[in-house]
Amino acid sequence: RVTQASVSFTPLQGLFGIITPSGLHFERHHQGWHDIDPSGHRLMINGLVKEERVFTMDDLMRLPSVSRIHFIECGANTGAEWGNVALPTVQYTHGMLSCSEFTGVLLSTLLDMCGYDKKRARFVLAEGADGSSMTRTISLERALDDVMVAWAMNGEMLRPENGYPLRLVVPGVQGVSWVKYLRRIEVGDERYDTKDETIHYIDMMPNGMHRQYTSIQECKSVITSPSGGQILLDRGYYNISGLAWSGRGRIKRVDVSVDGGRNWKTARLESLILPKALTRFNFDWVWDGSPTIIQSRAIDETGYVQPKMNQLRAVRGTKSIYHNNAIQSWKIDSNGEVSNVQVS
Ligand SMILES: Nc1nc2c(c(=O)[nH]1)N[C@H]1C(S)=C(S)[C@@H](COP(=O)(O)O)O[C@H]1N2
Ligand SMILES: [Mo]
Repeated sequence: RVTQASVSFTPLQGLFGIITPSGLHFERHHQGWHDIDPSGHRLMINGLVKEERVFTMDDLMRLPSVSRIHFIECGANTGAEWGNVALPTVQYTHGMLSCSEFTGVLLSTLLDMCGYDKKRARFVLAEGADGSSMTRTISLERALDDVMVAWAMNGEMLRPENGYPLRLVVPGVQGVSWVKYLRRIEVGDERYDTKDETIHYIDMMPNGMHRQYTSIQECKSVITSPSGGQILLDRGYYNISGLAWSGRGRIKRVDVSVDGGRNWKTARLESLILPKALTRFNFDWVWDGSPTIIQSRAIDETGYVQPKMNQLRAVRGTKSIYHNNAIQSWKIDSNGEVSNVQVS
């Protein structure tokens, strides 16, 4: 049992397609990871329900299951860009991001079995069994939509670092709500305002007020190759490749610029285009050897366009840490070196 807080990042620059191999999934632990004996693990559902229940793993795994592909992104992903820290590689700028096939039971199935109070219930609280007892409020509307209580990831049982034996999957919502080592769901009629959710993953706005309960991860994309720290060995053809995703649904289009944002052309979407999942894009490029800046810009099915950094700052100010979905710029030097820059 390791109890320190820690973080590790997915090496996006070395991956292909949309599925993150489980061993390369990023990890974020507020209080270490835990090795839980599944035979002793329980999930309790209590609060505004007709019948409070305690489920064993065997109870849960008998229920109708679903398997769905979704991305998970920490709300702090790309946070250093607010301060123009220019972390050197896409692993560190964007690597608190992974995408997997999750298998489990829909939370709506469990809430129905317990007979949640249809008149009064408005929120649920999810609680983990780790040292931080990670807790998060989720609206009932979302809980009844596509939220899953998952025991498997990419065809195998969850790994301990990803919440074995149970984690909440909250598609489109920031990683912190995906409570690992899930042990309790309480149904209530108001937000719980627990310590974790009132002081972490909140956004300082230009008027000096904190915005709380920012949950959706807005439409975003990044070029993973070529990306910071890599070197173009010669002029000539390159396949520019990257990832796009939106917490609000499917990716509609990705544009790429190879001249610092003056001109944009549509990229090819190569993978399955699934809601709230990573989408792979590719773009043909012939590098003539001159210095330039490459960027990608995603648009989701709601019509929302990924903003430039200065557009995001205009709305959000300069004091944020979380929820940065701005366009990422990679500078190509004449010697082929790729580095992280910000352009307005
Ligand atoms: N119980 C518990 N759940 C947790 C956390 C935690 O520390 N404890 N970290 C959260 C955060 S901040 C994120 S970004 C995701 C990370 O999930 P992963 O480690 O599987 O990538 O889990 C969330 N769920
Ligand atoms: Mo996170």
